[in-house]
Amino acid sequence: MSKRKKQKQNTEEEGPQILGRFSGNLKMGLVGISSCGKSLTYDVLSRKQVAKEEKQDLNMKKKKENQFEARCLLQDPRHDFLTNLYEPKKTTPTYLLVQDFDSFGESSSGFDNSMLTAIQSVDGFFHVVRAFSSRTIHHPLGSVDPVRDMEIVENELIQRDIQGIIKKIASLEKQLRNIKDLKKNEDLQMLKVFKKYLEEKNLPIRQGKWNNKEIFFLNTLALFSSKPVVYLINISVKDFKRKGNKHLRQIMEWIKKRTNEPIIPFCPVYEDELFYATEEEKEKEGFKTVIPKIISTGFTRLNLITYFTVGKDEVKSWKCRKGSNAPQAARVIHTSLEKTFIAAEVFHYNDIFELGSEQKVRKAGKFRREGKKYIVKDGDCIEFINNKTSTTKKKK
Ligand SMILES: Nc1nc2c(ncn2[C@@H]2O[C@H](COP(=O)(O)OP(=O)(O)OP(=O)(O)O)[C@@H](O)[C@H]2O)c(=O)[nH]1
Ligand SMILES: [Mg+2]
Repeated sequence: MSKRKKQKQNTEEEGPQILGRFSGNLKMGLVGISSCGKSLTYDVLSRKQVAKEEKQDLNMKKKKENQFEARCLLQDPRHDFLTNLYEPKKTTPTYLLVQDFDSFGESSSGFDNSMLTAIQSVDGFFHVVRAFSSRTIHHPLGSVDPVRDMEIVENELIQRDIQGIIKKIASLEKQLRNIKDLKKNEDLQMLKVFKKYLEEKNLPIRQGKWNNKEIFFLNTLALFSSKPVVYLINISVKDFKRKGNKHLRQIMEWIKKRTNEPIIPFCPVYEDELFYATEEEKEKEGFKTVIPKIISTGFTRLNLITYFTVGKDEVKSWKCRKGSNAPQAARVIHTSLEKTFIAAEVFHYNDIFELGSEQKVRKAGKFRREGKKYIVKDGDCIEFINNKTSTTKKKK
């Protein structure tokens, strides 16, 4: 058996797999019908919540063609604890990448072909749902009806997936007329199963139960409806303050019937207004921002986890995909670290939190040396030991 085949088989045997790209660089994208508040949400998620001292590092908003990308600070009390403990010269939290897209067409769902091409590159969606009424902000369909709007967006994504699958089926059938190829035939059968599921159930593909082989294949297809969603319900300031909105029950019922995904009611207008308020004013208003919750929910939905590197020079949070082994996690720091990986020296955040110092963690025998197969856990504090000489050799 070839080495590649063997590697593939091994991964397929390694327990249940998860949908989505295997990368530390995963992104959430904002979707929703026109004028539902996507761009305002993008603003409050990125620009506004970045801690002043980290502004330079984290607030890297990029605009390329019709899309915007921002690094949104992930607030993590564990990072703050480690910073207080080590008192490093520098402290660097991690972030969630979020993209917003210019509206291109006049279609009510906000999707036309160029928009769909743009959102293909993201790994998950913040689906912004308009549940606020406004005399001044025109609703493209003339009335506020969040369930109808969610159906429009979701149906659009499911229909696009079906169209894409039909094209792939046609192309494979054409190829298989002349040749016999077991792998291609297997792919064709799987495509037919996915198509049937989408057409008959009218549910997103991520809601189905798929075996490892199907998940591997789905990950190469990157269907729109395979990407995880966090529903952000855009409610008015008044509703946010009184913690109620007349559409919420219906919205929740609709989502729960389909996917059981996270639902976060929020008010970007209020978040925007109160960003500039003093702590005293915020307290008087009884204002509690939900932005950190939105960011951390997006982070978790993308199956990202955090590990830390700690020391007197720097305490830094890193993100990697759940299920990463130690060399894959090291790659997030620098690509060369994956190849030159020798070992990982690891202890868990919980141990240093309980025991109070790295010295005590060592004494308690909680400081471990792990090898290539070690699967990194959320909250691990890691030092990677690498073979620097092998990189130098390679370069020569
Ligand atoms: N009254 C009110 N206005 C809102 C609310 N949320 C957003 N808006 C306003 O609605 C308008 C449209 O918001 P955007 O954030 O541009 O919406 P969008 O989804 O990015 O719109 P497109 O990109 O054109 O699809 C802006 O003027 C916002 O200030 C809200 O909760 N209440
Ligand atoms: Mg916009």
